[in-house]
Amino acid sequence: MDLDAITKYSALHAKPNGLVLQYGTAGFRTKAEHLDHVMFRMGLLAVLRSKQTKSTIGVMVTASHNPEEDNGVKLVDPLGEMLAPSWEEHATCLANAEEQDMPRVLMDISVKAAVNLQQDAFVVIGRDTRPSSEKLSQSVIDGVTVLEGQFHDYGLLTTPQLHYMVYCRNTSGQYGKATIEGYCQKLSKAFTELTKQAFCSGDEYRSLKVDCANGIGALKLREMEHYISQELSVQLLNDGTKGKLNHLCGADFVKSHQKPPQGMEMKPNERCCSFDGDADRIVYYYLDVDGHFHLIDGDKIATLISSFLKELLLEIGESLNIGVVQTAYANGSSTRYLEEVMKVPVYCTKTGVKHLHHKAQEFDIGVYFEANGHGTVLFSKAAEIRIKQLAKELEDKKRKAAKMLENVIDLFNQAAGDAISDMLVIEAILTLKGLTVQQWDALYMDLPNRQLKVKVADRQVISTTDAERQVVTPPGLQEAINDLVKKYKLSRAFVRPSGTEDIVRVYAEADSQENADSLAHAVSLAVFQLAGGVGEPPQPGKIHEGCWKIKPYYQLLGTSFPSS
Ligand code: NG1
Ligand code: ZN
Repeated sequence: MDLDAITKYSALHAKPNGLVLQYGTAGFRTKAEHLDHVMFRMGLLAVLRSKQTKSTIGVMVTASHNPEEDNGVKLVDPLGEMLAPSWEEHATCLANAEEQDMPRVLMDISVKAAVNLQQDAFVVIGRDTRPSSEKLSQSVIDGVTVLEGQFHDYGLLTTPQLHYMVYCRNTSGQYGKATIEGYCQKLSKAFTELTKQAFCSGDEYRSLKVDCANGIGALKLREMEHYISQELSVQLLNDGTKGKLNHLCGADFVKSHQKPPQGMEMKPNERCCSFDGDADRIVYYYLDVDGHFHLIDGDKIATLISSFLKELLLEIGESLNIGVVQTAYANGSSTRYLEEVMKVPVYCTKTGVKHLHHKAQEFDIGVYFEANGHGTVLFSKAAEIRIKQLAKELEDKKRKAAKMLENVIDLFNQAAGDAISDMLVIEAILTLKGLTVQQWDALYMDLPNRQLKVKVADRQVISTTDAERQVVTPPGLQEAINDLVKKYKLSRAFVRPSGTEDIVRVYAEADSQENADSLAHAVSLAVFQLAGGVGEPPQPGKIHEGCWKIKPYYQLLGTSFPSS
């Protein structure tokens, strides 16, 4: 390691004095102008990680659904997964080291992590469409180069595409070709094969409106469009030609405001979806004939997908175990539907895809989705081999089901949640099942819910357990939440410090929107009082003007997945 060169180049990417950042659930994220030194240092760290794992490591420059002025960076581990937790700590130490200490911290990490400095290193880099991303990714490259790592700069990529590239490169191409063409070919081939099987509605030309959040999703969906145009017609909105990234559009906006994005003209019952700024999240929605907006979130996506997979497994007569992984934000109706109607085991993990991804790896088929639309399906190697074998051996109908499963495996991005891949899976299922968006939506009815944010002096005073569903500290807060929850029917509430914003998140569910709002407000007040709230105490919010047509609870159950 040439410490002099590192010191010299680091000075060109100097850290602002006193700035402290944390590698959180989504890597580093803040205003773009504060990130130059972090990018350079993540280039250095990626080289060390690559040497240690003797594998290609990915670096993605993006701040996902954050405003255009922000940016961020995260490292991608060898199998396309999020960076290992011990290296998240190294990343935080390195990013926060004052200029003069940085070479020493770098050496410390090499020693602690037993990095063989003689080993070759290879890093792949991708970036989103933010104005700051190009320059920042150049700083990553500077970091890689000064440690004599080799690199390939993919330029503009969606986050899941970068995960895919890393996975391909570290499995000698077995997972696919590590190029954009390879990605498009793999997914489109599986999609075409799948939709070919749709006898009843296969000839019908399917069309879908896609809000691309004015981000990278638009460019990459355009590239994919050529490959799938026979089967699916996509109309791209918010494609970045006019609007600002994530401004009044994108999956995060639609999910949190429960309304259509700007620029989306919707006819009744038309199927629409939104990607987020780096295209790793997707939500669907439509307007009914009365003009009410209906959101179909990650929970309902997980339900559609797991119903379909379970049906295929039943058809081929194979007892592969399937599990659905959610977080505490999953709507209670979805959990109930999956467990009680579909009889699928459901597991809850902490927020953040790395936790869901990890849990999903325990099953033959692990379906994981966050309510906000971030997720995918993982197939174990053994399950994949078995399904491929059955697709050759079985006869007629069973063979057809096994072949479909084989294509579903290829259509999912198993390295990371991927809006383009998820969209194609959903479109294929709807076509195969002949389902309209309303029929999909009618699988179950969401319980009214409310999410709020509370500002506190130090959000780390709140610690939680039981997959973030119970508060441990500060004392008295959980008891206060329990007392409030008891006052409402079908209610549930929890609070947790956000991993990406300096706030505490409050979530509440109840039998009516009014009650969910009222419970969320009461819990926010408890947080404010017991966890050191700052500023104005939370005010009761406006009642949500959504589309809730609240049915008696018994009607929420009993709907079943329409069979073909
Ligand atoms: P935080 O800020 O920790 O709640 C948010 C999302 C997560 C995940 C991360 C990473 C919610 C409630 N939280 O985390 O699901 O997507 O951002 O982007 O949606
Ligand atoms: Zn994202």
